[in-house]
Amino acid sequence: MANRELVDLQVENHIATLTLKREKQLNALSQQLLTDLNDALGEIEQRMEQQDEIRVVLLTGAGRAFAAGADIAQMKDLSAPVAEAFARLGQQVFSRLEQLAAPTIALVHGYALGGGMELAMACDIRIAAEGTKFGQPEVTLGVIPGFGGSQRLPRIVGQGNALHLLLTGDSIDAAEAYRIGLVTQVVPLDELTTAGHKIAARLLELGPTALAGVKRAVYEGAELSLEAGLVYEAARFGMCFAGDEQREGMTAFVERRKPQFAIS
Ligand code: CO8
Repeated sequence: MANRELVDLQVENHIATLTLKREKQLNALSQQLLTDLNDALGEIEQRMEQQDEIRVVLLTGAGRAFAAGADIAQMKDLSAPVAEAFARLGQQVFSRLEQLAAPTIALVHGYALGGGMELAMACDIRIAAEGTKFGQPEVTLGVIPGFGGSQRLPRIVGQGNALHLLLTGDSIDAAEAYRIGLVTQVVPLDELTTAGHKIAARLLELGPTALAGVKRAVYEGAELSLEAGLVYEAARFGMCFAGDEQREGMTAFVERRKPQFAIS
């Protein structure tokens, strides 16, 4: 549909698959790739709203890596203001991804370094192929993360694990990423797509409004005090009772049948 060279979007059976397509540079995140990703997210939002066509989003990288970071060659000679603007561009695109109402799953293989790891962290669920290397090597390049790594990593793995990775710049493998909670599943490389689709199939059985509500409660709640977060959760919980999904889910339980959160 759209003329995007570096990001492919396919939609099948209510599952959107976004694929980074800059294989030769290990999907290094150039300005063009970020622009294409932003454009693809816009299309996903539109197709979700207009036709309720997309319920789950998978994010993957073509070739031998998920993404090996922001494009270092492109960043090398940036001035401070332009570097800041580039960081903001990446942050805005990643936040747009995080804020999609549909659940997102990163299928990570090969390398997820720097901006690549930050992109995976903007997804709701991360699963990895065995042997994948994760890391925030920015300090080895004389900079700090600029696409959200210093903010999302501590929220996901805790401040201690995050500071260890951010300060040393060292890479970890998928097993260690699983141990610290950066990913929630590790599978052989040839099973990665199947594993992603298995989670997607599970999510398709559930109500999209409830799933969107969980996302909002978790992400909005992370910005609030516990007490304010609890108030927010209660409000969202109440909102569930104004829709069809709650009626169907609870009626099905009482009637001892499987709920039908029908896909329109
Ligand atoms: N940027 C640009 N090009 C890259 C990148 C990158 N991050 N990673 C790989 N490439 C290119 C290589 O230059 C090479 O291109 P060519 O064939 O034209 O020489 C091609 O991809 C293949 O890479 P290698 O030959 O190096 O492949 P290897 O298998 O030998 O090594 C590695 C793979 C270990 C992944 C290696 O490529 C590497 O170390 N890459 C860089 C990893 C890195 O440091 N990433 C962090 C970047 S910094 C960042 O992401 C900050 C985000 C915030 C930005 C804020 C904006 C201001």
